[in-house]
Amino acid sequence: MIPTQTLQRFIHSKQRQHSASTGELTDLLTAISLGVKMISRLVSTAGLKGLYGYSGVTNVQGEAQQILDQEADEILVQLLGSSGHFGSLVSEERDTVISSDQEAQLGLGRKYVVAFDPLDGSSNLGSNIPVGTIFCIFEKPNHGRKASNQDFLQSGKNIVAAGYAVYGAKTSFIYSSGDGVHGFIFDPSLGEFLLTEPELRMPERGSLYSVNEGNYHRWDKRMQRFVDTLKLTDKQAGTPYSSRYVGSLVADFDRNLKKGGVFLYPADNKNEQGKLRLLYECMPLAFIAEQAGGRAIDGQRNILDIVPQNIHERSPLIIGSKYEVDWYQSFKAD
Ligand code: AHM
Ligand code: MG
Repeated sequence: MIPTQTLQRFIHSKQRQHSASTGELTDLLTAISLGVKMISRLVSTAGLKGLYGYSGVTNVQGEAQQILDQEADEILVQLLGSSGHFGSLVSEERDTVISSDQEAQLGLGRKYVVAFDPLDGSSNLGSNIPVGTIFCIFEKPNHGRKASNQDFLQSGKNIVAAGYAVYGAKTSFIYSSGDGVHGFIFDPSLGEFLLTEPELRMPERGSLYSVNEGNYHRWDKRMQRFVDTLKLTDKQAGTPYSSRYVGSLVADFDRNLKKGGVFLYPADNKNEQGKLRLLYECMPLAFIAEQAGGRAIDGQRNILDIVPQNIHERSPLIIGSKYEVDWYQSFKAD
């Protein structure tokens, strides 16, 4: 069947199913999807415009920012700002929470706050490996009050909507507003995302594992034993698994979402909290995984149960099909 349902029509149809809906979430998702189209164009033409490379700025994480990290961040901040519906934003590329101008000027309390990683996997730029955008939207605990850091320090269980885009051989957009996961592909000739994968489910079990194995000797024994087990030749256990890792979380996660398996970014003796950021990398993807029937943990706790203590907090991440995440959890800690 030829896909005919556009992302806009789909988002609006979801809004109509909720009688109490004010349209604000719809506007936010629309702004993000436009941002994703603009970032997709930016990524695909950057090489022609000489826009690869570092900007000379180091972000709050201590990582060198790429020119495209900054550009993608700017696009989302501007688009979400002009939507008039967010209270504040957290971006991987900004030290502090950004308050909406309108909220500051009018002294109004807005309903939502948005956290995002504008360009995930940007160290892969220039080598034609997919990169992406990750986001999640929370309701502000107190609508009447001005937005603050505290608004983001809530459990992932409160996420209202989350999703990601992958800029690869095609541009795709995957999101959930709490009633399943839905996948769209961008049709450049129409300028629209079209629904191609409604009600996406993650296979209960897969045969792939994704991890930066160069860090093996920095991991704890539990992680080493698990990965060693995945590589054993054991027909009954269904091993060996195949290794797949490109180093762009969105691309590695997207593949495992569709094919099943597990992605691991553990803590190690260099990065004691792992590398990935809880609020705008781990939590949105954990929300998508759970909505699709998968799981995400930090080793012990479900990612969505964790309440971040600060907006740029890092967390270990074990995410994927339920079978493999349960399997990892059955390994005893040292
Ligand atoms: P970024 O948000 O600065 O791009 O960093 C996060 C990326 C993830 O996309 C990816 O999973 C991970 O870093 C790869 O790290 P490593 O190179 O250590 O394997
Ligand atoms: Mg990232």
